[in-house]
Amino acid sequence: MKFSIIIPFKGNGFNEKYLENCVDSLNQQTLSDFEVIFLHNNSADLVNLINDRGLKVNHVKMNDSDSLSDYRNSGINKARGEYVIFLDADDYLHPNALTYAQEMINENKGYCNVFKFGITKTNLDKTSTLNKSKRAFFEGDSFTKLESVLNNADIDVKQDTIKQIINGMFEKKLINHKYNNIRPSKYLKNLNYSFRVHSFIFKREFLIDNHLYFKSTNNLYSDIPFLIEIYNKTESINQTATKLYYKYIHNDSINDPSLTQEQHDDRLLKRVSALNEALKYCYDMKLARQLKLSAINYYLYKVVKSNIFVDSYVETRKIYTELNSILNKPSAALDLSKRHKYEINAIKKGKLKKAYAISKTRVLGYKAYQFSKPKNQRFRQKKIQKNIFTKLPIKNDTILYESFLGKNYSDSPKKIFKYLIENDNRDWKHVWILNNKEIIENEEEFKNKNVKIIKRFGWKYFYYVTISKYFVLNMRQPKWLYKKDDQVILSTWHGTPLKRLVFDMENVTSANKNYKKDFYNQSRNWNYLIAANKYSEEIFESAFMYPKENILTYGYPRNDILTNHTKSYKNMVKEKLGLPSSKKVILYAPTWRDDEFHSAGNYKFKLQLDLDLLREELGNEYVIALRMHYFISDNMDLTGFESFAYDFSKYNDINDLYIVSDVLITDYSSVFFDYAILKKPILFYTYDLDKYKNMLRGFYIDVNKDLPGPLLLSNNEVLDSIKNIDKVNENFKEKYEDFYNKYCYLEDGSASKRIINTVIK
Ligand code: C2G
Repeated sequence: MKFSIIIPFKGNGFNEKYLENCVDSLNQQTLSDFEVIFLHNNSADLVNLINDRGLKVNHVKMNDSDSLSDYRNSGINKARGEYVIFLDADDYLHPNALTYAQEMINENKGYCNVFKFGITKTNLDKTSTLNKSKRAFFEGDSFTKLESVLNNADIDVKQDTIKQIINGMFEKKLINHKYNNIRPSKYLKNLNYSFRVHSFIFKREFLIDNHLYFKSTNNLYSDIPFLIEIYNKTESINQTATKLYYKYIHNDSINDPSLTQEQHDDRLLKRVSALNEALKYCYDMKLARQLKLSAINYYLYKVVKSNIFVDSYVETRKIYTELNSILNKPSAALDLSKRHKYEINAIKKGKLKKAYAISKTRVLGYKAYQFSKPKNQRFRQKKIQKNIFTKLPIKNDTILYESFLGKNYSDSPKKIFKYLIENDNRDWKHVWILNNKEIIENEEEFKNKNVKIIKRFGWKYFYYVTISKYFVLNMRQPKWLYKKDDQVILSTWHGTPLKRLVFDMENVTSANKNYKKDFYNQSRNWNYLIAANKYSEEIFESAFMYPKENILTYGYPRNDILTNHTKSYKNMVKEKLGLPSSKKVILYAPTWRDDEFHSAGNYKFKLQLDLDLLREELGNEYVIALRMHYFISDNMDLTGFESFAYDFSKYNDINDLYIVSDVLITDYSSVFFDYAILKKPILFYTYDLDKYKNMLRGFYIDVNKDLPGPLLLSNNEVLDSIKNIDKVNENFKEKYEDFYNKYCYLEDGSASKRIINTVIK
C-alpha cells in the first residue's frame, strides 16, 4: 500500500457538502493504491454519506474527550501505507494529487522522508474550483469530458487514442515539473503553511521509528510542535509548487466556522504557547532561532494590534510569560533591529510592565506615522470619524441618501427624497452622496437650498454619515463605518431577489471569503429593511439572516412612479432621451455574471444580442434601448447602429426606461419584478441558463415554470417572440396574472408614504 489518507473528524454536526467534496476527491484519484482512515465519534450520518458515495474507508471510533492530536495519532498507528497524508474532512485533493505524490517520491529515490504539495485556499466547491482552473481540462476527469465533447461532435475517434493523447499530455507535464529540496530552517520563513500539517506527505516508518506523534494538547495549534520536531529530524523537504491540496475556506463563518475561523479569545496566547512548546523539540539551533523570530514577529505585528493588547495588561501578561520563556531558550544568536531590541529584551528579562509601556509607545508612534502619511487619507478619515465626529451631537433634521454606492441618483432613496421635498413641510436638511454632480444638473429638486451634494469618501462623507439622523441607502454601507445608537439606517435594498443571495448562496464565486460575515455584520446596523412583497420578506429573513420584525413589507418606493406616472410624462421622457416618437422601444436590461470580470467590482459584459439581425428584421417598427447593470465597466460600441440602438447604461433612473419601453428583454436581473407592474410583455434571453443556474447562483423561483414570459436561448427565438408579441402575451396571460398577484400586489403608488410615516418621524 502506497498511501494512507488520514481524515480526523471531530464533533457531531457536519456540513454534507464539504464532506462530499472531500470523499469525491478521493473517489476520483487517478492513482488507486491508497487506503482511507476516517477517525470520528461514530456518527451514523457520516458513515452513511461515505457509504452512499461508494468510498471504502477504515472507520476508527474515537471518544468525544479525545483531542485532535489523539485522532491523528490513532490514524498514524492504524495506517498501513508507506506514506501518510493528513486531509481535513472539509478539504479536498486534486484528482491527480496521489499520482503526483508517487512521482515525486520515485524521483527522489529515498533521499527525503517528508514531501509537500502546493496548497491553495478556495471558497468554492470542488467542481467550481476545478472548472476555474485552466488546467482542469487536461487533468482529473478530463477523459470523460473530452469523451463527451467528441461524442457530441460526432467525431469517430477510438477511446484508446484519446486516452493515449491525454496520458501523453499528463506525463509531459510531470517530466517538466521541478521539485525543490528545501532545508527546514529556510522553509520556516514561509510561515503561512509551514505550520500546518495539511498538504504534507510523511514516510510512515520515519514517523514511527522516531516516535514522531502529535504530542500537544493545544486544541488550535497542535500542528506546530509536531512539525517542528519533524523539521528538526529531517535534512530537507521535497516539495512541489503545483497546487494539489485545496484548503477549503468556509464562506459562512457565522453559521459554520472552520477551526481557523472560530472565535477563540485565547487564540493569540495559544499560538505563542504552541511555539514555546515546539522549542522543546528543537535541537537545531538555527531552526530554534527561526522559531524565536517567528514568535517575536507575531508579537510585534499581530499581538500589539489585538484588542487584548489594547484593553488589558493582565491578559497580555499571559502572552508575555510564554514569550519570556521562548526568548530564554537556547538558539543561534538573534540579530534584532535596533528599533525592536529594547522592547524584546525587556520581555526577555521579565520586565513585563516596561515592555508593555514600550510597545504601547511604539504602537502610538506607528499610528501617528500612519496618520500623517499623505497617502493614508482613508486611515485619517476613519480615525477622525471614530474619535471626533462621533462626539458631536446627532442632527435630527438631517437625512443622508445614497443609491448604488453614489453612482446614481435613482432607486428608492431618490423616491423617498422626492416625496419628502414635495409633500413634507418639515424643515429637513437633505444630503446626497453623488460622485458626479453632472448627473443631476437638470433635476429641479437639487435647486432647493436645503439640498446638499457630497462625494463618497470625501471628508464631508465621514462627517455626515456620523451626524445625520437618517441614512437611506440601497446597498451596504462600508464595513468599517461607525454607527451611533441613535442613528437610523434605512436599507431599501435594490430588487426582489431571483438569484440566490448571501446565506442562501452555496458558493460565492465573485466575492471574498469574508463576504457572508461582512454582510451579516453590516446588516446588523440597519434599523429597517424594505421588502417589496411577502416573498422578498421571507428571503431576506433567510438570506440576510435579518430579523423579520425590522422588515417593512410595504412595496418599493422606487416603483410608485410606475403606478403614478402620466402619459405626458412618458412622452416627455421619450423626447428627453432622444428616442423617435414614431417607433416602439425594446428595452434590453441584463444582469452581471459573477465569473466575468476585469478586476474586483469591474465586470465584463459581452453583448449576445445580434443587433444586425434585429435591425434588419425590426428596424422599421422598433428601436432598442440598451441598459447594462451598474457593475459593468465595459463601454458599449454602437457605431454603425445609430438611430436604432441607444446606450442608456449611464442614465440615472431605469424607471424612465421602463416607462418609455414597449417590451422588456432581460435575463436573471430582478428588473422584471418591477417591470411587471406595468403589465407590458417580458422576454427572457437566457443564453447561458445552465451555467448561471448551476454553477453561479441558483434561483429562488422555478424559471422554467413561474416566469411571466418565455425563456429564449437564441437570437432567432428573441426575434420570433418580438414579431409575434401578441401571441406571447396570449400564451403567458395567466402566468403573468399569477406573477403580478404574487410579486406586485403591494405596488399601489403609495409605498414612499408608508415608509416615511413609519421611519422618518
Ligand atoms: N439594474 C439596472 N440595469 C440593469 C440591471 C439592473 O439599472 N441592466 C438595477 C435595477 O434597479 C435592479 C437592480 O439594479 O432592480 C438590481 O439588479 P440585478 O440585476 O437584480 O442584480 P443585483 O445588483 O445582483 O441585485 O435582490 C436584488 C438582486 O437579487 C440583486
